[in-house]
Amino acid sequence: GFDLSTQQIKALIVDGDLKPVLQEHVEFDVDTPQYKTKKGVYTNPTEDNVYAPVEMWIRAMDVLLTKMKRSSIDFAHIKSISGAAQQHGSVYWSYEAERLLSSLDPQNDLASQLCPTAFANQFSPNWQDHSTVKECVELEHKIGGAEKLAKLTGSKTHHRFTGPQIMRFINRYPDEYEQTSRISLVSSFLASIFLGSIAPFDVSDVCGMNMWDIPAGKWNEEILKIVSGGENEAITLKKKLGEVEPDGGKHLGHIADYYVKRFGFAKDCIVTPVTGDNPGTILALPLRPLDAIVSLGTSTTFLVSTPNYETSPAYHMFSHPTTAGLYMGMLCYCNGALARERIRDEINSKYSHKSPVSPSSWEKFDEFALRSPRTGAKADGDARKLGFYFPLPEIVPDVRAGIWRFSVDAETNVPEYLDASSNEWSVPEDDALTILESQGLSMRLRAGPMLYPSGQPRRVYVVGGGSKNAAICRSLGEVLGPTEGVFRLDMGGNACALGSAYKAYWSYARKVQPNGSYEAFEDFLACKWDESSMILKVDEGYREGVWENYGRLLEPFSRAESFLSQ
Ligand code: XUL
Repeated sequence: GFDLSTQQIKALIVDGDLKPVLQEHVEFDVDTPQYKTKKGVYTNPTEDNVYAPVEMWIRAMDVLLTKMKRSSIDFAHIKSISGAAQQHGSVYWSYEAERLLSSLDPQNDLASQLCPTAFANQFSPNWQDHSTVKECVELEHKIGGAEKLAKLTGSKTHHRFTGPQIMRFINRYPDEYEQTSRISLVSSFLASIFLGSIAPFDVSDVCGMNMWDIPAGKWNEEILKIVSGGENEAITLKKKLGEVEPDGGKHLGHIADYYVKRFGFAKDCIVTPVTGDNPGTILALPLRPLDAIVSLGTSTTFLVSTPNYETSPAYHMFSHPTTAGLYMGMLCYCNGALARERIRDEINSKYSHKSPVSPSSWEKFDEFALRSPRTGAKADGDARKLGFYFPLPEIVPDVRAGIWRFSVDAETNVPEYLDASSNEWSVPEDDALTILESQGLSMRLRAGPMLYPSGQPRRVYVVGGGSKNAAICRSLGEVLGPTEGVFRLDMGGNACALGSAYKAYWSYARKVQPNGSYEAFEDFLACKWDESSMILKVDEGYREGVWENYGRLLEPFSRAESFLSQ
């Protein structure tokens, strides 16, 4: 399983018992310094542009495979390859691409053979790009609003989504667009590199383009017209986009001869569709419908596998990467760890004179979060506290940076804004629990429709840095109320490389059922997955009365949020 992410490319190999036997990575800024990227990208702040050189990814792949080759792993034993990649980025192949991909010379490295000739654009717009404000407004307006676009494609417009990005590319760089034979996502680009020909889009990652009609399972012609600028132009665009592979386990073909001769791969090593990093993450464990993964990194993502295609402009729906009839719901927050760390730092600096505290210690923060009464109410009739902490402008909800605190009347359930001088709030002590509750309530409010009918998850799996923190896990357990509890999956930052390695294995080994369909990914994984060695229960989850009490706060929470956007 490969993971082509923003700052690095990783590879993870699992054996027949699903055990990781090799993990290797190449960090762009460090290992391919000649490209002079910062955190894997170039930025042009005047236009809110964020982009990456495609050649760097290819060069990094050369470096990675060479590094892996030095290990004790014999590439001839690798049966199947899959991957996951940063979502939404697009790669523009030239008319020379197919010829170059299919005639790679094993005596030479990849980059010198493909770059620059195989590409009509040497750069790929990155998911952090915000340059498509105009295109988003136009697309959403012409299609009939955010709700409608979300219903069709799983999401409202977002600056990073590929449709608006292609729209800008067509307008800005008409010559390069003209010279483009095919457009890939970063995911299908990665599959193409292994396959030695341009691969189709992945069934899940294609949903991050704002152009794929998920319920109909085809490109939306109306959107293609808006993006390309006309009826004939839409036909051209559709050709450049190519096909979408509906089966996430499809054998796209065998690995290109180049890798057999240069690195010793077996001739019959399978290449399967490469998906997005978020869909790849939900494959890191046998996630059942109504199970959720909360990724507590720099940003926070909430991922859920659900049979309900319930859309909303507040979140994203994607087709499931392996299982037809299931969907991946996703919430993507900008303010995760950074916001929590701000409160931690304020607490640490206030208390450091009493006893020395390391600035990055969570001890004091946890102490306040764990001993504060839930919602800040000591007794039944007391007002409850609600806080919003966005050091960066937030996506969910779409509001400017700031901190807001409210008191919610116990009788009327109405939130009242408190200004900084209010004596109803001890800053920063009360913020410790309030920020955790606020992050949990925001997920609960939005994930409710995805967790039909009860609005309650079965299990919550936590991954990423914040998953080590006991107070965070307890609060998520109390607010989200998973019936089976909160579990930590300890895979460092490698969950999506692991998920894609599992997908490669499933694609190779899945059995045909008596009814002619393939064994489902979840069933395949559940049989082989050793739960006790992979996850740890970190909170009991649902507590009778507690979850219901937090439920009463959802309405004032939502009202307070509308106040923030005024
Ligand atoms: C998801 C998104 C990010 C990238 C990160 O919509 O934009 O999570 O996939 O690589």
